[in-house]
Amino acid sequence: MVPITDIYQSRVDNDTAILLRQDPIVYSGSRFKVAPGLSQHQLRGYRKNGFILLEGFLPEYEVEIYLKEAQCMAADPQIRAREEAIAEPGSDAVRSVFRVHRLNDRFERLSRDARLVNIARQILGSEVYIHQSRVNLKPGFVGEKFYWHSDFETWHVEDGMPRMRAVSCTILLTENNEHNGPLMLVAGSHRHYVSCVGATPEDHYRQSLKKQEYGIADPVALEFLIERGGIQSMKGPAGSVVFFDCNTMHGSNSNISPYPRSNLFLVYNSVDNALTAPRSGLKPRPEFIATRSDFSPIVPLEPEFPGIGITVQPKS
Ligand code: 6CS
Ligand code: FE
Repeated sequence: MVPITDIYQSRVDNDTAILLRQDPIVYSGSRFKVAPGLSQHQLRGYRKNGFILLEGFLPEYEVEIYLKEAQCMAADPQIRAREEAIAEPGSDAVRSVFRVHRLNDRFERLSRDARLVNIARQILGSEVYIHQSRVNLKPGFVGEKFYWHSDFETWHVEDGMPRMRAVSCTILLTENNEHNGPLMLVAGSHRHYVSCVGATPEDHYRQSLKKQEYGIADPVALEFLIERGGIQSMKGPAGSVVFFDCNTMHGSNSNISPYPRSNLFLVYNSVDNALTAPRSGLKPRPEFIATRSDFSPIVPLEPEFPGIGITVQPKS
């Protein structure tokens, strides 16, 4: 019997396991508590559920600009030829574009926007940097599902992220509704870690970013989590923002409606949780999926579009 040295061991056994989370959800004692962010009530909801939906957080005119920017990127032959652009399985439509906070100036500024960074700092109780960014376009008719998974499981095994101290910020660039495959989150699932079955193949990301087959949760574990907390769909108008814990179980259905479901993801990680070597001797994934070259803290930027954006209060 090999002693367990990794508290979040996964993909080393033929069996699944449900382990208790060993890390805080909201990190306290931080000086960032004082920056404008979530109310105490909202923070309690985040701690309990593992996510919070802020309906209409960004004004419509602002988010229209981001949507156009994302669509232009997906249509640009130079972007489409890059490794950051991932095609839908069985189609040449663009499924995701990664590293958008480096490929595009507007997204770079948005990733440093004080309205978002203050919330990420408040939750993580430290300075933060961008671990990963991407746009998931989920085009009408051909946008395929994302099967149930915890991002942390992948980031821990494949990127060597030590602990659960990262938060995903999702900005709805189009309306997300019951027809176009909204993000589905399992409430309370962030309190359990599902250790997954099967060894990770070499260069797994080439396959997994189209269709994930390793690091997905076992049906028995999913039933356990879903029966306890239930599934909640993150439906809302464009401009709504979701913050969800790195270990919250999530997925989404395919989009057979004619309308795209396009969302921007910015993953904030604590500077105190910088990446180490991947588990099981895997080689590090490329920089466009997992920042490894620079863990320096983000200097927050006052919003580019002053006025409406900064005065919009998140709904509880
Ligand atoms: O491999 C990853 O890092 C990613 N895979 C999924 C399915 N979601 C999060 C992340 O982009
Ligand atoms: Fe994910």
